[in-house]
Amino acid sequence: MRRLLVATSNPHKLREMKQLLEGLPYDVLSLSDVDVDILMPEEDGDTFRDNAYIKARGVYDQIVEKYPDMWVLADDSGMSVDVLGGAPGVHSARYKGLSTPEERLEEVLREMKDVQWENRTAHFITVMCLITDFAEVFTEGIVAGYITFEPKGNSGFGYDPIFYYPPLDKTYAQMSAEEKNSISHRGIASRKMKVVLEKFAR
Ligand code: ITT
Repeated sequence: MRRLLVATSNPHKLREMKQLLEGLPYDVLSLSDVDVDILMPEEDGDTFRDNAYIKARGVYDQIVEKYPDMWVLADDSGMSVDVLGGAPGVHSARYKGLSTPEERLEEVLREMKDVQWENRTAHFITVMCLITDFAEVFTEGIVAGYITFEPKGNSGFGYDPIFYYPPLDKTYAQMSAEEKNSISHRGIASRKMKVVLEKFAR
């Protein structure tokens, strides 16, 4: 079976991606499964697409000599709040230089404390990039919602407790892993990528 390396240093993302890729005829590996000291490249692109490519290509180039048959999949994602001009956006993982996810989501809530519900619109986006020896493939998933006034729910990670998804009347953090995967930005991008991976496996 072909080996597919999921290039992420975020264990929560890795868990979601592994669940989402289940059932594919690939041996899905993480960075700790390969015998190469991989350095995650600096994400200095201006867009999610640029950063997904930087990660996938950067990791592929580091492993290709030792593992010429291995393919690499990376995900760049984040949350964009309309009233904050699209922030945290591509800076979601290091918003305002704050070191913990709790501090980052509290900062978003603080900046929005006077914003009324109807103006609290936001979206989550994932761009995935697959690098193989013969192709570069991108897929995208976008989900619209609202930023709550306070954190709600304990599952998930990152900004999940403040991202409210109207169709289920829940924040991402109030959903089970299966429920979040079934509707999330990462779920949408993964299902599109699965179609490609299934074709490429033939
Ligand atoms: P890798 O680059 O190693 O994959 P990362 O955490 O740095 O890990 P990103 O650069 O894509 O990943 O940053 C995404 C950040 O956006 C992440 O750290 C979270 O704060 C947030 N984020 C992304 N997807 C999320 C989700 O499904 N739920 C909540 N927050 C999410």
